[in-house]
Amino acid sequence: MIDKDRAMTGQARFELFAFWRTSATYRVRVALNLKGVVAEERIVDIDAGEHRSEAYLAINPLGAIPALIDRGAGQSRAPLTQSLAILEFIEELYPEPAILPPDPHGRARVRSLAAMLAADTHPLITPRVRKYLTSQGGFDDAAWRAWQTHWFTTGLQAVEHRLASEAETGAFCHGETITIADICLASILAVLRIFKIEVPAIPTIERIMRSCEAHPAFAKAAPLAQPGAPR
Ligand SMILES: N[C@@H](CCC(=O)N[C@@H](CS)C(=O)NCC(=O)O)C(=O)O
Repeated sequence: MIDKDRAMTGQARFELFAFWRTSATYRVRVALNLKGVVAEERIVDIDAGEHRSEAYLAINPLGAIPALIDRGAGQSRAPLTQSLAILEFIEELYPEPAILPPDPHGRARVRSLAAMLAADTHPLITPRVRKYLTSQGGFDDAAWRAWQTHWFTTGLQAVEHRLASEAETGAFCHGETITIADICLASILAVLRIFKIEVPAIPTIERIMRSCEAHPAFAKAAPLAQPGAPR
């Protein structure tokens, strides 16, 4: 584990604002684990509304988790938000093991798969969307569940189609090593399981998930393994 900063200053270099079941935090945890980087987690309890508190809105005005603070070199910097930006930041600081391919086409493919999941699927099922639809849009629990199932299915079956038909797919989404695409895929599958939603006909995704879940970086980041998770 890279924790030279704690040895020098008594605190880890990174502070991660996190909650056990959030998909976007899971992505950051997996990347940190893969690179062997330590972050101190600060729990922001979404169920208790802490993400809408004045203190957290000062960190991320969108009220979304995660946020990462880099306390390195004693400098005061603005918190980093948006899991995809944070993953690329971690990759640039700690290039090994790489989570982006070395070639431009490969990087574009991985970023495109990641965006299908993290930018085009995940935002539709967040608590803020649920809150709006149930308070302003007349949704009851059944309608919300149908909405979640529809958007998870739409996103994952589109990703399945690409993974099953594109030659670059290997043991993982892109070749034989873990990339940001696998991290985003696993993050969506993790919440799918928490919500107990079944998406049919995604065999390539299920195969890749078995490879990811066998890796300790994913197992250690699993929602149910985090502080605050239900036993
Ligand atoms: N695009 C953002 C999404 C962040 C996000 O929406 N996080 C969720 C948890 S996974 C959240 O904090 N939701 C609070 C809400 O929707 O009110 C990212 O990738 O970091």
